[in-house]
Amino acid sequence: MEASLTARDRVGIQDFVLLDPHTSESAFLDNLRKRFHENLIYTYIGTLLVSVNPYKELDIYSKKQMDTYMGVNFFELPPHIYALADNVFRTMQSEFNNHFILISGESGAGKTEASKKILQFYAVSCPSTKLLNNVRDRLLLSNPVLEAFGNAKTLKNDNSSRFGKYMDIQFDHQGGAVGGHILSYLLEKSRVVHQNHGERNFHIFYQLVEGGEEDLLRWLGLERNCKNYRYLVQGDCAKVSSINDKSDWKTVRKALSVIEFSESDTEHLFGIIASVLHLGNIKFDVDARGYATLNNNQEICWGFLIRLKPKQRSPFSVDHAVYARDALAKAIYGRTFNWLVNKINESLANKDSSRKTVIGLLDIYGFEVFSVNSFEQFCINYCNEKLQQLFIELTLKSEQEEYEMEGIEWEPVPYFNNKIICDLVEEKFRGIISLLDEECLRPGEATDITFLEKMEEKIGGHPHFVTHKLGDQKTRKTLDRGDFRLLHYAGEVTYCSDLLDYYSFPVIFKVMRQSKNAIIKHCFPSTEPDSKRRPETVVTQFKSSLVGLTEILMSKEPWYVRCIKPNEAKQPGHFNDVLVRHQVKYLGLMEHLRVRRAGFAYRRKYEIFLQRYKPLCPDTWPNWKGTAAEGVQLLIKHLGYKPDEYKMGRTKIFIRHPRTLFATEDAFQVCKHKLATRIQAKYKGF
Ligand code: AOV
Ligand code: MG
Repeated sequence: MEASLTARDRVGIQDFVLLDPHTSESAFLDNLRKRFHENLIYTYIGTLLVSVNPYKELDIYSKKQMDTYMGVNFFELPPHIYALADNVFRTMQSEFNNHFILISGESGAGKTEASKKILQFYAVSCPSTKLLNNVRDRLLLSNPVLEAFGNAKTLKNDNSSRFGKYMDIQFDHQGGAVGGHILSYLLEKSRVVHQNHGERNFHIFYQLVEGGEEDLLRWLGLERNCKNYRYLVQGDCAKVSSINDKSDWKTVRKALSVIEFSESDTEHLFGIIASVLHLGNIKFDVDARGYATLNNNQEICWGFLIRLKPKQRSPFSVDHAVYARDALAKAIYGRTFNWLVNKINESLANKDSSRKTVIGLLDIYGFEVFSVNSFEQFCINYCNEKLQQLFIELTLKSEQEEYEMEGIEWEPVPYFNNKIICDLVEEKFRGIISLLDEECLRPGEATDITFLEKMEEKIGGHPHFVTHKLGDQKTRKTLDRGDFRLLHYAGEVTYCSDLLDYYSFPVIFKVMRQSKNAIIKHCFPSTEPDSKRRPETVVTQFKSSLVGLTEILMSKEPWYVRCIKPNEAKQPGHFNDVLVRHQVKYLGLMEHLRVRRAGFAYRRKYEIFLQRYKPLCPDTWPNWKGTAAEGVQLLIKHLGYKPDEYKMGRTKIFIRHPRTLFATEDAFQVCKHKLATRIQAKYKGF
């Protein structure tokens, strides 16, 4: 007894639901900390998985570990991301329905790593044939490619996702992974032309310059020195100790060939990367009338991928010309990224049209706060608000509403609903996005300040919105006139109000159509809506894409991984109490625990429950004439359910602990086997 007590003291409890019923936030934190120091980074709250980033390699992801978790009941082994993955997979198989795994947490908390672990588990655990292995390899190798083009070093994370990613893995009847599909969300394009101190551009640029073969670099007109390229040195940290650009280049090269990029696709792709670097080096001179001119034709030939007449003159001032150059670089890179995602999707597409079930993996950019936050952070943090809202809807809100609807006695658990912040951002006519759109319709007149004033007028009184002029004394203290602050669910963020984005340069886009590069040609089609018809603003497009995402997710059964970042220094072994407590709070983990503990792990419609388990009771087998609820009542009496193990709702039975259902399921399997044997024996004589 004593020995087991000490062990438990040391490693903590693996499911928070089993902690003392009056668990305080401190006890919750103690348990997480204890486990973290024992390298036990995973803990459950029922079926939700909490994961704390260890910031070091742990020996828990081997093939042997995968085998251990395959096909084993969820609570029988220590918590693991593999247990969750396996449980989702088996539920999908037995119920033949669609699922998704929502992986959330702030920047650097371990979302992308978690999503990779899940994918690897499926790659190993699914049935394999030559054809399936092919799909498996492509699914796995799409990752390094997308990370090369869509991830970058930020101050928060050396491999930070700068785009949102939702990936469907499609399974056939036998559970074989037969295909996949990726949706990407708003890439942080501004990084192509500007990086804050201590940050880098997207990995691929450095990989090409550092790892690119001699011939290739010569062909692209590049030198093997990142310092020579303006777009690579603004953060002043081209080299990062945790990143090996050379070997990553090799991985990407290999991956591209596995996902069937042709030689010419790859050439064109790297041609574009190089052209962006050249574009960044274009310098403008001023002519006598103050207009920008280009004297050195070299860079522009490389940069535009076309030949221009010597001595190009622009109708722009130098500032304008620089702005246009950067806008073009961003457009080229952004569109190429979308092309890349489409290309990968072609390679992952399943040609067979038979019905499939899917498991979706959602890995987006986490909530982030920097010293300067602009348009991109606004979108990223808004996206995180939306996902938090989804989590609340699906767990805290709908769970409690269901108990109420089913007439189950219930002590409501209060929680903070961030809908108020989502509304502040996205409400029609008076949300920040609407106001931003309106301002974008007034190019030439609208400025950062008019936008700010408009917000002050329309949403000035909102409790989560603060400016230099408005809001309570304490929170508005350090604000500049041009900034506004949002009190997000995960913390305060100050945004500079230069979110307006209304310049477009159709002339340059027209030039792009003359390019010999097939990808560029494809990305700048001649049918593009020109400036006569106003295209949707970027932020409105983003908002619609998130609505689409929510719909996709709502149609599937949810599972959750909540990732926690233990310290800001990216160090192993450091557990910063203040930081972790803050995350536990805003992720709503305590509330989730309260609802889970007071609630019921499983619920089934009476009809479904009875249909499956009726062979277990002579009164209900083979035919039950009464109502389903009465049948279930008889059935569970026969099975010996104790009164506190279940509750009868209006249409469903609610079962408190998974173990109760597991025991019933085990009994059912035995009974099924017996029945089958009996039937076999009976018909043997024929
Ligand atoms: P994120 O996806 O949540 O941030 P990552 O998954 O990229 O964070 O994790 C950041 C870094 O933490 C990784 O590069 C690893 O070094 C380390 N790490 C995370 N999880 C593990 C693990 N299970 N084992 C070992 N190391 C780990 V962001 O994309 O920035 O929102 O935007
Ligand atoms: Mg990530």
